[in-house]
Amino acid sequence: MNYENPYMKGLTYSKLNILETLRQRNPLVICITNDVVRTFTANGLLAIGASPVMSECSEDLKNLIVHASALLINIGTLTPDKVSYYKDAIALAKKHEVPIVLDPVGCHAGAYRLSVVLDLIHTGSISLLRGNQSEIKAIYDALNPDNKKDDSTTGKGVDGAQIEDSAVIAYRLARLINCPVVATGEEDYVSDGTRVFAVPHGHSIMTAVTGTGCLLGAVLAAFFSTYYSCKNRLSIGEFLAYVLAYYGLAGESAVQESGVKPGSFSVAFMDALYALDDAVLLSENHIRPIVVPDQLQVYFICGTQDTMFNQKRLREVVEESCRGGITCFQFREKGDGTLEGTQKLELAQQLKDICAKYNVLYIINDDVELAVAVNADGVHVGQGDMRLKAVRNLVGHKVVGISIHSVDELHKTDVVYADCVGVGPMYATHSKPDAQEPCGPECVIELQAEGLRLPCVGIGGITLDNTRAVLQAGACGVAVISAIAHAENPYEAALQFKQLIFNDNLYK
Ligand code: TZP
Ligand code: MG
Repeated sequence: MNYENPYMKGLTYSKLNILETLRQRNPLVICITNDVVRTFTANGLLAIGASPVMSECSEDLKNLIVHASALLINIGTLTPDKVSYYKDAIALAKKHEVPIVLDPVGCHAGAYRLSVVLDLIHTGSISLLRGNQSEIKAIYDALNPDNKKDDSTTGKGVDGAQIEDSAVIAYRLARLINCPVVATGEEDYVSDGTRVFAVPHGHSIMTAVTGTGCLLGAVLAAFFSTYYSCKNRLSIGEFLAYVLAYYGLAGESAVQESGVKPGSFSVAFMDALYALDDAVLLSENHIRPIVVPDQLQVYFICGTQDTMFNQKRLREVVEESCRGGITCFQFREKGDGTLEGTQKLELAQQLKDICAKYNVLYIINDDVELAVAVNADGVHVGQGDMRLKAVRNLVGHKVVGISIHSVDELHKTDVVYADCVGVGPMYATHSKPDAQEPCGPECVIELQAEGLRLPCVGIGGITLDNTRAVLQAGACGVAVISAIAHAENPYEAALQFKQLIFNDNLYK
């Protein structure tokens, strides 16, 4: 791909080297793990280029923790006396700023295990939770107070039904416990509470070899400790998706070598973890960005043209709306007198930092290079902007949104390259001088009847009063400018949208 990013001023990014970085750093991972998988875990960590050390008591851990890059707690062979050790270990790791990965083995199968896991999560010190999809669901069910009345985790309507439950659960749980969640299964899902990714790698034979799940927890711990080296390029969610892809691709490559035979596979898998390189990881991963309906529920759009060209006011409005509970923000700097170049870049970076603080998905309107330069979560384009395929090529796994106004436009749109859709204007709007005629909420119904399966937001002239109609037509949420930007109190305005959509049983 050969293109010049005007925001980079001649600087170019070097290729991602996630595996190489880990091998150079050789992080020490302290494993408090179960009796079944210790050897496999130690060998697996050595194969990826990390250093394992198993530790079984607090006295020992006190000495080791000062050298550690990460701590794994795997509760696989749980006994009552181990619980206080886990807690001591968590306190020690926290004191030394060592990230902690929790593997809640079997917590869906027994109340005691689940209670221990919840106890450990309640310390507020877990840096990453990795479980299979049943374990993650059990934790989510136990923690989600609304869950009893909410059987469908995917929410309402056709959009929700397209999304794997486990992706939605990973997103919700990550927000609930304030740390990334990995839910493994035939397809793996990871969410950092802002982004969501699906990772469709691995092979079913992996489930026939004990320890492959547990080793993944240790591998994630090792990589987690090296995230800072690519944090300007990747969100933690995307970074972890790469780690999952690496692990799954190693599984696939091992099966090529061993055939579908558990014993031989186990050996071939160690070799594949050792041999796989960044070039293969980058070219062969099928990581898919996912947009879950929750992310689009309260979608605020704003630029300096909406705050009387006052940048400070824009930052305040964005922060207030984030506090109020928006789930997504789009920086849309459009029209006469709006910022360009370095000024736009700086403001975009500031707004990104605000959104990141509140786990709000951060989208850039119609400026792919800017989205790449500030490492936004995504980009939104209209029908007249850059073609979706070109956008996708430039932004990789970022969220790609597209505006669609009619069934006719849907037919002209390469929806396979998009992740979500803005449908509108629903109603008359003053915020977009060149807006088309309002198409009304019926347009969402028509687009979905025509086969549109991507999650949608209704946009244009949205108010608290017409939000319900837009959601009932099948949109996941509403996108607004003036209803929040011009509100006397943007915090209150955002909160009201949030309460209407979250608490008014519209999603139940
Ligand atoms: N695209 C279609 S309508 C619109 C955009 C950007 C403007 C929405 O603004 P408002 O103030 O919520 O009507
Ligand atoms: Mg546009």
